[in-house]
Amino acid sequence: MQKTNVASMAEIAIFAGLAMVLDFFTQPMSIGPWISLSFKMVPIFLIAFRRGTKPAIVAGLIWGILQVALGQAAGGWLNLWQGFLEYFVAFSLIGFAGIIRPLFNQTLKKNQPLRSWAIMVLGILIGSLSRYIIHFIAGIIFWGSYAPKGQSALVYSAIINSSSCLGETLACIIALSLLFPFIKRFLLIN
Ligand code: 218
Repeated sequence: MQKTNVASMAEIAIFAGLAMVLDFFTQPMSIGPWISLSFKMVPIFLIAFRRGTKPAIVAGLIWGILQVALGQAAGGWLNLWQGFLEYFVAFSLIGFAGIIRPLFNQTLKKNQPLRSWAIMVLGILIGSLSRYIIHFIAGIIFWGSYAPKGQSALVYSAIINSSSCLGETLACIIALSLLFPFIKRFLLIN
């Protein structure tokens, strides 16, 4: 168990804020009609790999709260339950990426870059999928009435959320792969 300390708390706040800044100032990049790349989750992944699951969950939660508090959630807010699920729960779950941290630390220390990279990608997939399972469920429960005529809520939610999940995951894999060669010292704290 890692001790909570001031440096860790400061980093959580800074990286949650960074995610919020990306949220405000970056536009998703469309590649084709279905998929748009968006790398806003990168700061939460960085905290997950550097500090582990719990700090990353807190950072994700703060980002979710910031989106609601700053009006950035407006288009995706239907009611309290849905908002709670899709902002507070879903964004917290990105932190599960941190589950791979012990393995990641080991391979980084042993100087196994390819293995470390693969584990990092696994972490991204775990965090992204954990978040999007919530959006998928919320999509079925709350967004079904937006489905085109004749399409079930389940199929509609699967289509919308899988394409959006793919775009966000892919963008984070690309962005973090580009950063990867330069951040070993950031990621290894002990
Ligand atoms: C089918 C469907 N449509 C919309 C939503 C809402 N949703 C989806 C993904 C991500 C987010 C958070 C903001 O980026 C939201 C609110 C849904 N779950 N399902």
